[in-house]
This record gives sequence, C-alpha cells and structure tokens, in this order.
Amino acid sequence: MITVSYRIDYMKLIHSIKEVSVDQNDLATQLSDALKNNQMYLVYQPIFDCSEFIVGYEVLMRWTHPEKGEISPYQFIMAFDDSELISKLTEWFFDRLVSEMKQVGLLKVKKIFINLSFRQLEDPSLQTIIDNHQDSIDFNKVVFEITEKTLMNDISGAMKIMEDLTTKGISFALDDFGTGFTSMQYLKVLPLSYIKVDKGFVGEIDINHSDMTLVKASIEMSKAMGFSVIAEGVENKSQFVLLKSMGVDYVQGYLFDRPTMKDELS
Ligand code: G
Ligand code: G
Ligand code: MN
Repeated sequence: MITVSYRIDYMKLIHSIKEVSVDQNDLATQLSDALKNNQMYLVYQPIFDCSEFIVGYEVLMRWTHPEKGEISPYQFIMAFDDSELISKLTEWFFDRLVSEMKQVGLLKVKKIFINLSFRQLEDPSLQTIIDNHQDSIDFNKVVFEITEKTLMNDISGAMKIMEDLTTKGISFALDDFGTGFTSMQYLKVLPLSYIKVDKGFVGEIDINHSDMTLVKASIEMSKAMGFSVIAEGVENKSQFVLLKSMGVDYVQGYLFDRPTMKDELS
C-alpha cells in the first residue's frame, strides 16, 4: 500500500516537472530571474514540544512565478538541482534567512530546521556559504533536514559531508522518515539527532491501525537509538493525544500553525 502511494506521488512529480521545464534554456532563465527579481521568499513553521512551547522553526522556500503563480518547492528544487544554479539558490537562502532573522528577532530561537536536497548537501560551495555566515548565524542552532532519498544517492559521500558539518555545530534530522527505503544501517552510522516521522503516516494514525502501529514502533525504535522524534503533519487533537501517549518529543502541523511569512510570526 505504501509503495503504491509513493509511486503515485512520483508520477505526479514527473508530470509537474514536465509542465515547468517546457524549454530548458527558458527554465534556466526563469530560475535565475526568480533569484534576482525577488520572486522567492521564505516561510516559517514552528515546531513545538508536547507542552506546546515553540522549540524551533522549519524554514521553507516559496516561489511565486510572475505568470504561473505559486510553484511547489517539489518542482523548483528539482529544477534547481538539475541546473548550475544550485549553489546560487543555497546562497540566496542563507542571505535571506540572515536578513529576516535579524528583522524579527528569530536569532533567539533555539533551533532552525533547514531542508537540504542532495545536490545542496554535496555541493562544495555549501561549506563556503556556511563559513561566510559564521558571524551572523549560530550554527549550533542549525538542523539540516535530509531525506532518505537524498542519502540513497551516495551514502558514504553524504556521511563524510555530514560528519564535517557536525564539527561546525550543525545537527541533522532524517526527514520524511518511513517513505524512502531506509536501511537500518543508515540509522546506525549517520550522525543524526532527530527523526521526522512523515506526515503520510501521522495523518491517519487516529483512523488507521497499521499507521498507528508503524508510528508507535518508529518512535520507540528512534528513541531507543537516542534520537529525538518529531511528528510532522499533525492536523487534529486526537492525533496529538495519541502521539504524546506514544512518547513523541516534538510536533509540527496545521493543528498548531501553518508555515507563515516572517511578518506574521508571533
Ligand atoms: O512546503 P511544502 O510542503 O510545499 O514543501 C514541499 C517539499 O519541498 C518538502 O519536501 C520540503 O522539504 C521541500 N522544501 C521546501 N523548502 C525547501 C528548501 O528550502 N530547500 C529544500 N531543499 N527543500 C525544500
Ligand atoms: O518534506 P517536508 O517534511 O520538509 O515537508 C514540509 C511541508 O509539509 C511544509 O512545507 C508544509 O507545507 C507541509 N505541512 C506542514 N504541516 C502540515 C500539516 O499539518 N498537514 C499537511 N498536509 N502538510 C503539512
Ligand atoms: Mn522538512
């Protein structure tokens, strides 16, 4: 059942990418315009502990295309990944994050969760970008979220980079846990601090017994291995109650807050 829904998602993805990449040259121009012309922006979604105190924010990119409107990050991150512009995107992201964090006092926040694609992680300029921002961001607060699919590209390469970044204070979360093809080996060898249980499982824990069992087992296993567990996509109270009873550490989802722009942050 899980495999089927993953395939459908994948097909949707391919379809939507085709829609954007009508013409490769045109696409490159559009991506570069997006960065130059202020078409991209950041939104923030809080992550709470079980007493509903904010422990951090996940930062998410958005792109409003002048003609096509909102383009999903699933689409544009993959387009950037395939282009030469990926380091420009990472650079833009950190510059923008620093300027917004200063404006809204986000610097006081305990943790900042940042999604990184495989291309962003393996790009050598990531190190330079981080070094250039050492004075403006406390990297002990930074958690990079990477997915199982990211890791599958090159597990030993990714591990080496992750270990290097750990020496700069950065920690790691395994995002979308349960949707990829995680080998238990990953959990044993990678320098991970957090496991984010995918919203696909969390979304039905209150109505689907299998999902409930899988989430419960994931939480128990992750905690036994010393990771903190974040449940994403919590949309109603009964899911939250169940997750708390299962011993989850942190929660995130529409029940608490949607991703919002910096000006709307409380
Ligand atoms: O925010 P939304 O649900 O539309 O995000 C869709 C996907 O895009 C998610 O998997 C999310 O992790 C990814 N995404 C959102 N913002 C970023 C970003 O800044 N960098 C990377 N690499 N992925 C992002
Ligand atoms: O793949 P990743 O976990 O990074 O995706 C994060 C995205 O999930 C956010 O950008 C946001 O758009 C979406 N999201 C956050 N909370 C919820 C929720 O409660 N329900 C659903 N369906 N999506 C959510
Ligand atoms: Mn994420």
